[in-house]
Amino acid sequence: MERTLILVKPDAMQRGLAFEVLGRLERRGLRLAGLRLLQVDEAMAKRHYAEHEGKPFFAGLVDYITSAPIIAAVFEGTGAVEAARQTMGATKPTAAAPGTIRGDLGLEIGRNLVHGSDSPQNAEREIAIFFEGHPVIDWRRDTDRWVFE
Ligand code: D4T
Repeated sequence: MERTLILVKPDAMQRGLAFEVLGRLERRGLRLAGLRLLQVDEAMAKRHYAEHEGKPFFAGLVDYITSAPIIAAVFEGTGAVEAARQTMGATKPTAAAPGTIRGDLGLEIGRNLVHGSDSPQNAEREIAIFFEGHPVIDWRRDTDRWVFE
C-alpha cells in the first residue's frame, strides 16, 4: 500500500486546525499508520528541506517549521501521495482550489498549513526522518473493503 508523510505545520497547530487537517485526510479514506507530536529542530528541518537549501525562502522555511510543535503522520492507501496532495491543494493557498485544505484555510505560501510528500520515494525518505525509532503500524481496518477495491 502506498504511503505518504504528512506534516501539520506550526500555523495549523497555533490556529487549532490540527485535527481539521488530519480529519480531512482521514475522511478521504486514507488509513492512518503513524502519528507523532514533535518539536522539529534545525538539523531535522534542514534534512527535510535539503532540496531547498540556498533558495531565498530557505531560512524562513526553517524558522517557520521549527517555531512550534508539529504533528507528523503517515497515511496509506491507493495513490496516497497524489490523493493527499489533491486534498491539500496547491502549495500557494491563493492558487489552491476551494474545497482543499489550503484553498479553504490559508492565504500565504509561507503559512500553508500542511506538508505532503511529492512522490512515494520521497515519502519513504521523509518517514525515515520523522519516524526514526518510532512505530509505523501495519494494520487493516474493518472498513478497508468499503474504501479500497
Ligand atoms: P511542502 O513541501 O510544504 O508540502 O510544499 P510543496 O511540496 O507543496 O512545495 P515545495 O516543496 O515547492 O515548497 C516547500 C515549502 O517551501 C515554501 N515555499 C515554497 C515558500 O515559502 N516560498 C516559495 O517561493 C516556495 C516555492 C512552501 C512550501
